[in-house]
Amino acid sequence: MRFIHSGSTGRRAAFAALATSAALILSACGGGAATEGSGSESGSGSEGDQTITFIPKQLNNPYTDVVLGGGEDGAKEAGFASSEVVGPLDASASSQVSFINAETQRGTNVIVIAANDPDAVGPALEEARAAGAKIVAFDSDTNPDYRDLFVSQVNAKDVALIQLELISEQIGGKGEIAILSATANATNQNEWIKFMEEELESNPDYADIELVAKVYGDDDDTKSFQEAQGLLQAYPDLKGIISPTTVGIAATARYLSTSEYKGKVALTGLGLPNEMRPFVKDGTVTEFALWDPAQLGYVAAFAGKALADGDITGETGDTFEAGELGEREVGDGGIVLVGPPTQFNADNIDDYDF
Ligand code: RAM
Repeated sequence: MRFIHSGSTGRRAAFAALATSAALILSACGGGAATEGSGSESGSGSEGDQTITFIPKQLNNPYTDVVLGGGEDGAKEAGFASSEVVGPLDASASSQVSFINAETQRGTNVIVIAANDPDAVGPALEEARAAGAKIVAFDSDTNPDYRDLFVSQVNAKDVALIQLELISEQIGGKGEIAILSATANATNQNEWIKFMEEELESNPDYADIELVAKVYGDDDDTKSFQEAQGLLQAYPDLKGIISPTTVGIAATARYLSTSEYKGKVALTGLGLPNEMRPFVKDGTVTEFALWDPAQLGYVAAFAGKALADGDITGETGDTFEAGELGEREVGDGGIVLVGPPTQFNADNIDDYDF
């Protein structure tokens, strides 16, 4: 399917446009995919005439919608002539390859991608680069060989540590826990899980916590709900679940909220305040974390412009202006941090609207 919407003003308007664009189905191209765009089309690369395309892990994910709202604002403010969003409806490893190839054909100047698999996208990204495109990874990194830089929400280890601190507090530092992740190949999820496992092994504060299972809801609401249900059946002594994905935590909360485990089995992880609000209010969830997703897309767009203009190459120490968010520096490994994360609970959740 092909979705198109016109340009937007302001981040909230962009988000609204993304949300309503599903109604504007203009033509069908099959393959379970969609594209959205704004502004004029352009294939040339002079500074005022550059194009940027965002390829998220999957469309149909409320988190992605917020990220892309920020991305479209950033693209406009940074001075791109047009911005597009294309991507698969599922987050499987190779689902993004055909979209990358299409952007190479079009001569898109900057591709911003959240990789469903660090290596499956590699050959296609190499071709895009050979044709002159700059590659910005965001949200979920590619293998570093295939991109110019990676815009990361928060340092990956810190994302892991926050979630462990939260679950430990919520289960009194003791008992069985499980992780309900997105897809088994997602770079960001796997890095966070690796740091959590290392910390559980090495930190004496967590000596009495046992990670008994890792399951994958594939960022699909129904599958995540079923995986949550399955965990409670398989592990009757389970004390807590960490879900480092907005889709997983919302589905798990929905399951717990009407089950006998509500208020007894703790749930934390990374969630959107707007999705989690009812579950915080009804006592299913005490506290969870996230950064501002719109900032991720916003910074990625400015990074793409600085690369396309030749102002930076993505080397450690490079700096660029990211509009209202100010100067950003490329750190070790070509990583630009956005942060900081916020913890949401009954006291502050009404202060946030994303
Ligand atoms: C999900 C996705 C995304 C992740 C967020 C927190 O929507 O898996 O990649 O960063 O949650």
